Amino acid sequence: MENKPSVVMMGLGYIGLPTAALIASRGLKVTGVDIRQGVVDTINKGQIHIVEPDLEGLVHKVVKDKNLYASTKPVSSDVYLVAVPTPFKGDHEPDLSYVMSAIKSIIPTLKKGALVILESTSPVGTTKKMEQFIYKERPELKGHIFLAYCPERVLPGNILNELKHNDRAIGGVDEISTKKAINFYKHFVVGTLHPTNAKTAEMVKLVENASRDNQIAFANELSIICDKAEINVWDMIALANKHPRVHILNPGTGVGGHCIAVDPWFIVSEFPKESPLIKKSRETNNYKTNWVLEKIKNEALAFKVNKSKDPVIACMGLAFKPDIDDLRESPALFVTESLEKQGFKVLPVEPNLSENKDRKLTSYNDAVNQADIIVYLVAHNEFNNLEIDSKKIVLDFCGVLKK
Ligand code: SAJ
Repeated sequence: MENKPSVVMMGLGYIGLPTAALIASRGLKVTGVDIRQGVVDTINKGQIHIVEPDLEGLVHKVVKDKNLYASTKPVSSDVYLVAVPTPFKGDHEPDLSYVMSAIKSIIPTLKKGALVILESTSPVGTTKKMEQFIYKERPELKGHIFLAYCPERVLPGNILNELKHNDRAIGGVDEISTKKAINFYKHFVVGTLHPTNAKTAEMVKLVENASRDNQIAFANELSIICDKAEINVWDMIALANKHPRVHILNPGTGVGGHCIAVDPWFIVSEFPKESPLIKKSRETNNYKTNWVLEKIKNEALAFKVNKSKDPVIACMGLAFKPDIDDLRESPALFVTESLEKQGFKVLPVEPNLSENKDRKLTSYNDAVNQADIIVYLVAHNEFNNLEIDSKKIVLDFCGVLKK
């Protein structure tokens, strides 16, 4: 392995900060760059601005040891990593403005021999575009710097562990770039580092999340079919999964978060004719959320007709998946908000949050006692085995009752 290179990490969010801290913990000097002054100040105090197990302790240590320093501006360095967001804009078109502005800001600091690695989820061909952009501004660097794409694939809630142990696909714009990038990741990854080209690595990332989206869509479609057929979908899936080659995932309120609900669109927007299945999966998972909302509203209206009063509805869970506090793109939050906006009496419950700026939260015990209709939207551990009056209406959209 080479001597320890200096590193710039562009973007100190959910991926950039843990990665920067892990690299710094291996004794490499890392400058973490973020455009948000508040984030930079927090990190330089040894604190963090996101929720992730074990991260605060690690950041505290590497900042104290002077291996991680945060700044709003990049410095000249041996290796540059880019881990900034790639949201979509308009009709599901990828928005590369964060990636391009990160590249723009490192261009003046690049010196011959530098290695630039893009980690942000990106449409196929982005690494090539990044290369062309750099050479347009600094033609004298042509043939003297190295560029690669290496997607992250870590699961929020287990990031530090997965960063270290997961295998990675690493694709350079040429073979020497791939080799240089692999040598760099050896400093902190113990998983296998698989060489490929940039285009393939870009597609691998998109396909991983599109694959999971597709599998969840299958489960969600089954849940709608089984509802109509009056079959318990959880029992049915459990039995189907006894087949040695069948592994059906869990239906739920829909697909949330900032990855699986976004990345498949990057394939669809670039290959619209070739991707009907990928598109349909996205639509199926989005439809499931609206289907859940309609089910709850119908139940509430039936209650009103039968009892001549408005029901109180407990919305159990707001996060985008079980046992986290992250509300980004959350289907459960969408359902709760829609009910609130449409004038239903709602008790929002989120045991992983102590407060929410937009609504007053209710504890799960109070909610199940006070509500007429209890709706499970997220299968948080806290909801297992709650004692609920058998006269109350319970709607389970995420399999809490099967546990
Ligand atoms: N979900 C279901 N049923 C399931 C599994 C998940 O409805 O059986 C829902 C969840 O409730 C959630 C959504 O899908 O709303 C996504 O959750 P997730 O746990 O599947 O994935 P994320 O978004 O937290 O992380 C994904 C991971 N990708 C894959 O598993 C292929 C992770 O490895 C990626 O690094 C991450 O996206 C990313 O950053 O791209």
